Amino acid sequence: MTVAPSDLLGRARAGDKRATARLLSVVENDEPGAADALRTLYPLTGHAEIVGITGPPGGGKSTLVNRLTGAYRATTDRVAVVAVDPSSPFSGGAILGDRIRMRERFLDEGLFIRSMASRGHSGGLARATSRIVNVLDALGYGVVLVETVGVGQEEVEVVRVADTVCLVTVPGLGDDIQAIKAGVLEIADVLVVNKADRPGADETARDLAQMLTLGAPRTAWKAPIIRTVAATGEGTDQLIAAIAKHRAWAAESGERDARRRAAARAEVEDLLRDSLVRRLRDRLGQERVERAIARVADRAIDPYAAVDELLRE
Ligand SMILES: Nc1nc2c(ncn2[C@@H]2O[C@H](COP(=O)(O)OP(=O)(O)OP(=O)(O)O)[C@@H](O)[C@H]2O)c(=O)[nH]1
Ligand SMILES: [Mg+2]
Repeated sequence: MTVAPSDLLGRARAGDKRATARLLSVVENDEPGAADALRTLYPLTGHAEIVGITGPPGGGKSTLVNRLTGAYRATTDRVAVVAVDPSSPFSGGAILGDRIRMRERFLDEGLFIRSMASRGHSGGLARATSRIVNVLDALGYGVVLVETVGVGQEEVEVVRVADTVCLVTVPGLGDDIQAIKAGVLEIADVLVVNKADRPGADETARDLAQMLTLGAPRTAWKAPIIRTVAATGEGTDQLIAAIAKHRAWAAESGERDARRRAAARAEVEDLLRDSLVRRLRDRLGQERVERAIARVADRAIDPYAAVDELLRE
């Protein structure tokens, strides 16, 4: 049975988890009704605290997220977790592990957990994630945790939806620390050395601190380095305090507004681009566009000339 999105919306806003899940699918896959739902919900967004948790596979992100949800739930009515690609090829079996660890939380009415596959989103994964986070925000989730395996550019884009980004590393990363250096370190607001029960946590913290001094600082914020043992919960309070401190700084310094503006710009420009291409295609006729594409493929004309020609018509 299919349910009209407007009906879904009402039930989701009343706190119905099944309706919420269905609504998120509509929005995630850009199904009919998605734009209308987002239009209705958008004015209600902007209240949630959005926390990104990223880092190399197997670092303990899900275990940490589980700890954080427990702590946030003590003070927040509704907490949501969005796990992007929990079945990354780097860590087969993670889904099962996550499920078992999350089971104790399934009974919690105030916690909503959503998994997202990383492939097959129209307009890209980052856009789909941002739509989902917006819906959860509008539905009254006070804290939304976004977990993603941060090894590539796309994951970095995903975690940009967050107000505060936590990068989770572990002792003894060795050469992997180079990969972090190249990508996600620049966007990390809080650095976490998880599995601090293992040897080498001090060295890793030192390495990170040193790496931080290398790049030119983007803002006045100095990312703190927090040690945690997600397995036992040690350090969770310090991590939450660091996230809260960053949030306060971001609000005060204008960083939050700058990020929101960048996100709004990306969203509007994306939609604008889509809409312009669609209109142009309608105006010119799909056939003409296809003909130009075929000529480019045949090397009869270069892509720039093809675009010039189409725009001139
Ligand atoms: N020793 C130790 N092990 C931990 C700690 N935190 C997590 N682990 C273990 O590390 C393994 C991976 O934990 P996950 O929470 O699934 O890691 P993840 O980063 O979410 O993994 P992916 O989502 O697959 O990238 C599990 O076996 C955890 O029990 C910790 O603080 N200390
Ligand atoms: Mg995980």
